[in-house]
Amino acid sequence: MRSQNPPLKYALSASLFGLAFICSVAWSKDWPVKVGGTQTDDSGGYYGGSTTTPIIAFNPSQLSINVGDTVTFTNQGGAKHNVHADDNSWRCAAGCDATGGNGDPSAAGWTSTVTFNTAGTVKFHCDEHQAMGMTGTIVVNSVAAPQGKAITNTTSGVWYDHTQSGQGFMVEILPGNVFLAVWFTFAPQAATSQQNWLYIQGSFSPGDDSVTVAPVTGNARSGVLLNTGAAFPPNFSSTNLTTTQWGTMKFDFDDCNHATVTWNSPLPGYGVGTMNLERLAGVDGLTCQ
Ligand SMILES: [Cu+2]
Repeated sequence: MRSQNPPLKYALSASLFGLAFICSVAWSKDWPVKVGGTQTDDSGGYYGGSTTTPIIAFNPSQLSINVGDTVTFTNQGGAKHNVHADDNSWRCAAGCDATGGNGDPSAAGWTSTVTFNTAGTVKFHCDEHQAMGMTGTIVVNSVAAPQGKAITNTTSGVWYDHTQSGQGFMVEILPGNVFLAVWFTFAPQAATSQQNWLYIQGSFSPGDDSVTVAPVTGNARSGVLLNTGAAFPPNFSSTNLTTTQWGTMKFDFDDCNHATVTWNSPLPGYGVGTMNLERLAGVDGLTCQ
């Protein structure tokens, strides 16, 4: 079976932070369910191949999902169908009754999405064809609250906010519990915007799932550092370089692929902010578990 994953490394080399959804890992997932239809996917199904006989079924009819996930039902046609919870908590076709739609059975090419926020087993059916076995079951599993993920060498990699693709962090965990990151971003004023990067170096205690990097007086190698004043080689001269303590940044790691960064800078134009981060890439040979 061929892998359907995109070639991640190739994509990364094409544009480090410019790809919005390469490995975007969402908190919740949408599960597609086909409703009815007129022939089976493999042309060899239970009605004997390419046939116009209506399929009186949901596909899949059994799902195991997590709290917060959604299920999108899409009518494939062939007959009037809808999708109706056995406990009557929702009924959908051209939209859901509870949210202003019309859950009456319809042969149109309708799509409806239902969100499951409560753990348990949800049985559902089509009003037209329940007696013919057009039923299904969704097991909604409870999900533990996000736990912090201790910072280790496997935290190293590329992290970004997919809603703000085009900037992001390279993170490296160095020996001695040293947290090093570089934020490749831009200057605050769009009109004069230019590439800008912040060098972030601090330390954490083993087992910590967060690290705070605060200004360090008199140490030009720790803290959140903004370097300005120098130019591209051959015009670069370190004597032109001005290193400024930028402010404070805190990284909170939720799991292997999710983190939050918050910041507070007294420098003009930066201020206070936060971003949700996702891992875009890891380091070869270091697998976070
Ligand atoms: Cu039906």
